[in-house]
Amino acid sequence: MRQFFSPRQLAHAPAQELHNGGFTAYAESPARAEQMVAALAGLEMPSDHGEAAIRAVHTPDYLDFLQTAPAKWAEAGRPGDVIGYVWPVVGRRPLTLNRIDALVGQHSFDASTPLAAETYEAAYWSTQSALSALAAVQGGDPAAFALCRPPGHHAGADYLGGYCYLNTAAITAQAALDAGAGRVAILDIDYHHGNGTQDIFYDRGDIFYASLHADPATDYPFYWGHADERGAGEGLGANLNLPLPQGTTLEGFRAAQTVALDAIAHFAPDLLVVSFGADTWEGDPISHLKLTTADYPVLAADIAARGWPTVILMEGGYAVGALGGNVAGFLGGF
Ligand code: Q9C
Ligand code: ZN
Repeated sequence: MRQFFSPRQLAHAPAQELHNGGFTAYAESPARAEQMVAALAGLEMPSDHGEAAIRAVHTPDYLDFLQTAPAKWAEAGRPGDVIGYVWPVVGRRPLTLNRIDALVGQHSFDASTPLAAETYEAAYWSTQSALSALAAVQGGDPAAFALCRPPGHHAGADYLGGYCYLNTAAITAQAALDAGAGRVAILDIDYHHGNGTQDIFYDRGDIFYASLHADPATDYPFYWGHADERGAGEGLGANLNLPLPQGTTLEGFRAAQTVALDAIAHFAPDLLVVSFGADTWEGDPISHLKLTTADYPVLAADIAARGWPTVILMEGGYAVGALGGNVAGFLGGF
């Protein structure tokens, strides 16, 4: 299967994040991508598909924020990368504010996702890798992979978070619809719920979002991913959350994935986008599921057996030494 990655995705390298009450080394490091690159043969450079597909998902204010906030931060005399410390409670009225700290609060939901001067460029090329994988599938390939980094599924239309800035899965799904697909399904098998993807399509009936993830009662991102979130309006029934208890092994994960795949089959998509995270692995440093390296080909083969044209996008996975093997295993099984 064709696989896409640009070295320009490496420039984003925040030093630290706020984690459980203290600053720690940034988990979503360039070393993750370098380790995957070393394990995958035949990676191709993405083509530049431009900004239109990004603008179809994210708001102009937010894209302006991503590109201008680092300079505003430096002008305010702040050290390091842009990071928030004050957030509006959900539902506050719209306000036009200029102070950098107010803007960060309006466009983020956590303090673990620093924004650096190099971030937009890296996130832009992450989306171009995704769009290049989509183009390969539109050209007739049964499946393609994009080594997206930074990842995307926590980013909403106008907010960053969870190491994500531009929502690669949402951008890919929307681009497919805009190119003529009638119905697109997204299967999210990262450890964490993809709150951004869910938010972006929550009231849409033409995109089905199904996610397996650690129960938000115990795990980040807490405020999304519960089983009773089923979509709204025309999207009612097109959002499926399958929260899993910490410690879940292949048996429970595979059964839940079959529930998701059956629901997607009922929806009858023209295209499947997979948000694939390897942070479900038993040794992941920030996660608590118990998949083994040998489990990834099994899960991938179950997805491939459905026969939908499929774009696979990389999301999380933080056990740097094992990442390449787990991703290669998943792609091999597919
Ligand atoms: N104390 C992705 O896998 N930090 N993002 C959690 C827990 C954020 C993960 C902190 C985890 C985000 C794409
Ligand atoms: Zn994750």
